[in-house]
Amino acid sequence: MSYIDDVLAKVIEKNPSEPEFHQAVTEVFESIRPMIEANEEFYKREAILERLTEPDRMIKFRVPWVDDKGQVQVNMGMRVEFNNSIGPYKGGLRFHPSVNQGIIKFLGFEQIFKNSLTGLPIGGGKGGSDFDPKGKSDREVMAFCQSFMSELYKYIGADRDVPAGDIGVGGREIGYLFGQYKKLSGNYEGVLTGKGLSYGGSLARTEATGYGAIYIAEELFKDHGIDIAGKTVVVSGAGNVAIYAIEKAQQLGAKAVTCSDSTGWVYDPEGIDVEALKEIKEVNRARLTEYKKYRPNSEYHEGRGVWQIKCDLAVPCATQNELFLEDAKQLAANGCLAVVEGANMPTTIDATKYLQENGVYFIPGKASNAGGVAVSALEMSQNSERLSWTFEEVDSRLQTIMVDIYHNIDNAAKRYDCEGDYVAGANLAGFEKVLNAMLAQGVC
Ligand code: NDP
Ligand code: 2IT
Repeated sequence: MSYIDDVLAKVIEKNPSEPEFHQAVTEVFESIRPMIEANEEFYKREAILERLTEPDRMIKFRVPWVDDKGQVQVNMGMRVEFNNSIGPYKGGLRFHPSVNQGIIKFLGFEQIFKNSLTGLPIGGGKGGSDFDPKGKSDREVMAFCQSFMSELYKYIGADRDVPAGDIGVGGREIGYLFGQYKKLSGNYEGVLTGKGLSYGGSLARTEATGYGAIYIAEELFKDHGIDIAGKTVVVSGAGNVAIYAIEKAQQLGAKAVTCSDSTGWVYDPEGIDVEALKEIKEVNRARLTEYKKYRPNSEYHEGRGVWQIKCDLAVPCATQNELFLEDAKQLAANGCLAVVEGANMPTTIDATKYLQENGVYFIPGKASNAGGVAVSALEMSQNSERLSWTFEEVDSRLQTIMVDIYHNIDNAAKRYDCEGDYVAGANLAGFEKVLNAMLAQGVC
């Protein structure tokens, strides 16, 4: 058995019941196979793949808190500090009832390569809880966040590990987490990103992931002689990433016609009303059923279904494994030109392969959603120099970073004789930098 297949088999055996982690490792290993096999004995002796797939550490803890009725509730909290070869651990916190160790490990593993692709000095980490913020009062969310941070604060720091938001963690949660960190540590430091603007947050961080996904889509199209203006865009999700992907697509003259949440989806043939969506989701924290009140001519459907709508560009922005082989077939049959992932690993491996083999350009999340963590790193820079940059400055750096990521992954694919395979390009380019840093720093 080759070294790479041997390690993959061991990863699956040693980490049972973690299918998302297996999926992420399998995809990366397939991509870096030519590089590893060209110098197999060396990498094997260095145990590079074992060191890459075993996190530096995993912290798991109990999160007890008291709900509004006086009942004590208990959730699980965790942080995976995966790899800090190129910088302090950096990655979001996810609060969602589906969170488990395999999901946090897949996200932390992906984050290593994504953060490398940004070109900024950040390592890979991720954390979260099975706590569900939905339907909780602000006081309950605060109680949970304070208890979560009472344990997490021991392991994080501005130069050590810098968490941020992800599903279920936005500005409100980051504020409560920051307050508790400050209280316990006594330090006012850039220990979290996605902070409010009055206490160290960066302009354009809220918009960064969605905007970044559309900036890279624009560059992909430009490189292939296509103008994004006038194109129809189908988006899933209705959270932070989806909202700002829709907003940027509309600003560039494209028409985003769908969004979705965990109960249903909206089709608005005239283009999604972003201000209505923000009011429903960011202000009222309500369901998408409300959308029809703002736009009577739109359609609301229960369940899932956005990928059946004819489009030029599809941007999945909800969660992992939400775009399946059947959806890929439908998109390709409808003439979709590109799938650009806003979420982390939203497309299954067989769906990805189908799209690539059927002429649909495909950019993986670790490249296309890297705008969020990139601006988080810019927030860290601003915190370090105790200054804040203008929206235009941050946005312009974000655009440059996304354009650079596109050309970096495109060039890596060309160097390894798989031109147009942006999955391979992203994994190879992301891995190369981490590998160099790991080798330079010795066995540690
Ligand atoms: P939000 O919590 O703001 O929004 C998530 C959206 O996806 C909601 O509309 C949610 O619906 C919907 N959704 C549908 N099905 C599911 C499901 N099974 N599990 C969770 N959500 C579901 O999260 P974000 O927009 O921040 O994150 C979306 C994706 O983008 C995730 O994959 C995340 O890892 C990734 N990402 C986020 C970044 C960021 O900066 N925020 C950066 C890079 C990637 P409902 O409200 O009904 O649950
Ligand atoms: O998946 C991701 O890149 C994020 N949730 C953002 C991480 C960050 O540190 O901003």
